[in-house]
Amino acid sequence: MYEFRYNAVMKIFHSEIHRRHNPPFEVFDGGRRVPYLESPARMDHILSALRKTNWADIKEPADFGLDPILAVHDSDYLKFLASAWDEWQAPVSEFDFAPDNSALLPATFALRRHPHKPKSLLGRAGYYMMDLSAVIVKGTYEAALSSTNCALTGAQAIIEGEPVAFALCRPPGHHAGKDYAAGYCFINNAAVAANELSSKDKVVILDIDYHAGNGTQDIFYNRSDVLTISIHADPAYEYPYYAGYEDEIGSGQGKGFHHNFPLPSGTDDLRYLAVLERAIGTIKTFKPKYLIVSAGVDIYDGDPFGTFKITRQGIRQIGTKIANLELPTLFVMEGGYANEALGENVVALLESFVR
Ligand code: OKP
Ligand code: ZN
Repeated sequence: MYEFRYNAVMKIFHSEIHRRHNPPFEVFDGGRRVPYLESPARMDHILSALRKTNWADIKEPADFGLDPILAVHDSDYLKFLASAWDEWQAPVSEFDFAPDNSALLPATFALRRHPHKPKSLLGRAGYYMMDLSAVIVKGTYEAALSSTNCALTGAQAIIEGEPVAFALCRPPGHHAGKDYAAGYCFINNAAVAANELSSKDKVVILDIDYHAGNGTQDIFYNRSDVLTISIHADPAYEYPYYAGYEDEIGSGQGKGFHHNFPLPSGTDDLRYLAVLERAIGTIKTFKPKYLIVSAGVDIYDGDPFGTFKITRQGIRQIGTKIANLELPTLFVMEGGYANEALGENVVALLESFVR
């Protein structure tokens, strides 16, 4: 009988290329320009906490090329990500203003999908972006590719028999859909990894980031081979506002294979862990071969975005409950912005997986 066993070390995949994505600002509600919260410093805090443990085996990702990404994302959208920056720099007459071209951020968005996909850069930018927090700069595309390679290398590791792996992805991915960027996300790292794993066997994505995983929800909405679950702040009051409601359960073949658990502001450890227990019941019923955790720690009490009251001990208990599933598990980094606490929070989440 095959016995499931955790190791004394954990494979962690990280690339310094994330640094090339460093937008000078984002725009908050009301139009205020603020420093980009999803900053390279986030990774530094996580790495320094991991390096203080005796179990972090940190490695460079392999390069999987574009094919696994194109199996999830629209090719015109990827072409847009690849060339947007150069087009934004080109001194063409399309821009009838003296642009602050330090960051590509359109101010007009496609309100729901219309049939016309314009050829102009700003037309495409507004078509492919959902909000003012997926800011494109020179290194965004390269960084997004390397982030996805971290997730794919992690998926490869668990296919090869690792009980757990951690993809230290930046930029994050769970808000990115097949053909749109949103909320700091450009390529949906967890979705691309899940799609690869799904060629082997059934997969669950459990998204514990504070924000609803709208991109992941959209990508797998019609599929029954990848069960998607998201526990998050109720979109009735929180970003991303338009997805993450309880009655969104999948459609067609995928009906019954998506679950949202929207929670009120002020959610504490006790309430969260009770809901997680229900999500875990759903996972057990599905009997997956692989588990991917979209790991955002912006559920933490001290997070500048969050309204939840999850303590570090609560985060540790979340990790323990997930570890008790004894499934080959790939953690994919999503959000978490309380930089001073971020590293220790990630360590708390992962700790139960090393024994
Ligand atoms: C990304 B992740 C609303 C601004 C919303 C986007 C937040 C993206 C969070 N005041 N900005 O899920 O951590
Ligand atoms: Zn988040």
